[in-house]
Amino acid sequence: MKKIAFLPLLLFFAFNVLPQPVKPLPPLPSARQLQWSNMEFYLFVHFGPNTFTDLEWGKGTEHEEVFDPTDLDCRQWCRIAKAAGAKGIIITAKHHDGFCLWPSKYSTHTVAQSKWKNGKGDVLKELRKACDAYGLKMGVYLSPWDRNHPAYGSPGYNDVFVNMMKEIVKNYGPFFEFWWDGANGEGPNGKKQVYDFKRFEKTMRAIAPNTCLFSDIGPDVRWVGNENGVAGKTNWNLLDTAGFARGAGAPPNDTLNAGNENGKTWIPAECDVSIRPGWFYHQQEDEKVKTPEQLFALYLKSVGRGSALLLNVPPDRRGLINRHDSAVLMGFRKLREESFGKPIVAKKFPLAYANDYKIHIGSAKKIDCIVLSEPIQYGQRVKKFSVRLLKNNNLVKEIDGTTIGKKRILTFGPADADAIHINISESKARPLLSETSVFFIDEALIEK
Ligand code: FUL
Repeated sequence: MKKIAFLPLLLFFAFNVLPQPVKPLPPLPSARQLQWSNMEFYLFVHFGPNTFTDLEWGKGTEHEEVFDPTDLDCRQWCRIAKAAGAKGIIITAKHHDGFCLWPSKYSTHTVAQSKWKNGKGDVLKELRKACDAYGLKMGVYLSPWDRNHPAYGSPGYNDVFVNMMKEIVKNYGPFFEFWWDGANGEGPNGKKQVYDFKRFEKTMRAIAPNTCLFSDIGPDVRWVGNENGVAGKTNWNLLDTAGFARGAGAPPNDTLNAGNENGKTWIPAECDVSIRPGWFYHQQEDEKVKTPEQLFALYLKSVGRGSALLLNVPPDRRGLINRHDSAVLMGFRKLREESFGKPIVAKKFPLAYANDYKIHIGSAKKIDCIVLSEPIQYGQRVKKFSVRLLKNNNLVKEIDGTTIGKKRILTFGPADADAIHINISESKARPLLSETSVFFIDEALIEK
């Protein structure tokens, strides 16, 4: 009798006081997605005939000779990317005009037919070498839509696309990411293509199992639903893709922006945005390059909402990143360093379930930013949380949030605080935080 009376007490103790072994909450990121989640910020490079014709969507009828950069230097791109704190570069190996920046065996509309380096040039080869030299990861954008290829609009074009993927992976891989654009228009014969994406995916998995595949709906990385660089304030790394297709058949943009709370697959969002109004370089946009402050604001709305920032910086007609853009990139780097270089407090939490976390600052300090992280290898859990700033045990300010994920950067009007309480009030399963850090960043840079 006595033993039985103690049982509920024992159970209560075991469940609430003893640490619980942590169980992952599926859907979970794959190993390749976890690696990708550390990339955070990387550059997009739109380069090709459009750079020389001032178009955004080349017609596919441009003569190969228009592609003629006078001083192309991929090392300069990489030097600038590295100095800007970017971790990789994704290049438009082939945009919608069909021009290949490498001498493909499967097209007659390539660098080999251009005058550049007497047809002996190869941009992908040069970029591969430069990325390796600077310790950057390389990725490739290969447009399925092709306004030049004669096979476009027939099943034969799917063979061409598969062969091109194989050619690129073999000669210039490994890639951290492979980009399939959703745009699908007409080819040179006025026909639209029925893409065999199942085959494309199978091919890539077989030849590049560690490469993350990007499209509107993944399978590894999804489009964020806009080209402004802004992820949802609520941003789930989960998405339901059943019944949806790439391009016109994709889920609504607001779904892509926020993900699905109960989505069946782990497909995190990537924010692609250009440093200029267009994706390709146009001299008349030199004065319209975004400012370091604008890029910083985008960083908060992409990386700071658990997404990645893919920032397009298009080389000019010389084949160099223009000084207007490089100056801004250095300014952007400086703002990130000044803001996040030295935390007021930084704390790592042991892997254990907890709804409440306390951080002591010591003597009161002015703060306006808190960064939170979930250990996403155990799944994404947090649905709702609040951060309470205290001074002498009095509440000074309370800030609410929804999802956290890989990284959540919360900014607010500055307040003096000597302690912070984080409370997770709603989560899909018992919550886990991996770390947090506290900052005071220039008030002019933040949304309050
Ligand atoms: C879009 C394309 O149509 C644009 O030209 C650009 O490449 C952008 C990143 O994706 O779908």
